[in-house]
Amino acid sequence: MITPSDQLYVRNNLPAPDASILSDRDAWEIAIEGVKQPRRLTLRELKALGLETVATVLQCSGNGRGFFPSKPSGTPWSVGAAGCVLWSGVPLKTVARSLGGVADGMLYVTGTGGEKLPEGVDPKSIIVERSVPLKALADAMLVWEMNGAPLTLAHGGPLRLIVPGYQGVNNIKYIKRLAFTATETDAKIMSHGYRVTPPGGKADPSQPSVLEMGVKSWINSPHPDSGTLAAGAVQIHGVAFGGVHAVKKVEVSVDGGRTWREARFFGPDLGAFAWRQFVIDATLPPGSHTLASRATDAAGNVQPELRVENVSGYSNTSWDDHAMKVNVA
Ligand SMILES: Nc1nc2c(c(=O)[nH]1)N[C@H]1C(S)=C(S)[C@@H](COP(=O)(O)O)O[C@H]1N2
Ligand SMILES: [Mo]
Repeated sequence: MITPSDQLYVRNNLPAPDASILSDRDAWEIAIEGVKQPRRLTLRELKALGLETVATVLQCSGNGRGFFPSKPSGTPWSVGAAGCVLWSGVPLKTVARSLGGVADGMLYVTGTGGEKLPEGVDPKSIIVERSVPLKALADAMLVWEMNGAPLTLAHGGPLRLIVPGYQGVNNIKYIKRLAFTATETDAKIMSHGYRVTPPGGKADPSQPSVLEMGVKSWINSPHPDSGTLAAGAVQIHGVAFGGVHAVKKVEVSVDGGRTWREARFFGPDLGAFAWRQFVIDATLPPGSHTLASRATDAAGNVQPELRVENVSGYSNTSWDDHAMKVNVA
């Protein structure tokens, strides 16, 4: 249900800051801009403003990249670049309210990572700075705890932005600046990075950005890596999530997607942004069987059969790519 911190994938676009930033966590400062009373706040001050916990799926947009036949550059993840995590901190809207509210005309929430940038390069070309639409303010959090423990450096301690339902890159680690802005940042990671670029094309700001996650599921067991299965009864289980919408339903196929049966959810429901575990019982006769799962979210979006081809291998939610052939004897 919850991914232990030491098993959650780690993804860095730049070398992480020095571990010394954790030596006095409460002294960490974040600049809040684009509010009526902009100022710097320490983590100590944030802790006095509010406290909530949210469970979210943190997933790199490159999760599922390994299924692209075009072999995009980047880690060829199958399903490992995702986890479901409990985050504790203060809602961003509480922070904004305490500073007089969002300034007029602001349309984005822009977060900046606290990495030290090397000298001699244009900061805009490497800085980890991302903008999400202002509507994300409804659920966004500034968090200092993960799964009940202080946030580790690897996962963005001492302070991280969490944008529930949005792809991994928007969840800025070691955040040092949070600005409500009228336009998207012109940092390269926003303007040209993380764009869904058609095959053969070059990234440009007109292409869709990697923002909200799409509805997705996969089967965790049985798995072909565990070898040949014994014929008979089996519990087929996995995880499903809806991105910004709760997941509502999962169907499972044991014949490669020709016929489907509805699975049932089990385990706790930790809210719209968490994944749900699903299970279905099946009887598998000897032979080879292709197992697939297909989720539907509360808005009626159905996990698609096919991936959307793109240069960098982002946002793969294809149920067909995630289907697995198991051998039964
Ligand atoms: N400051 C900062 N934040 C960042 C990144 C980064 O390189 N620097 N990487 C992003 C990407 S691409 C992903 S997928 C997630 C990974 O979070 P994790 O390392 O805690 O799993 O963090 C995001 N936030
Ligand atoms: Mo990512």
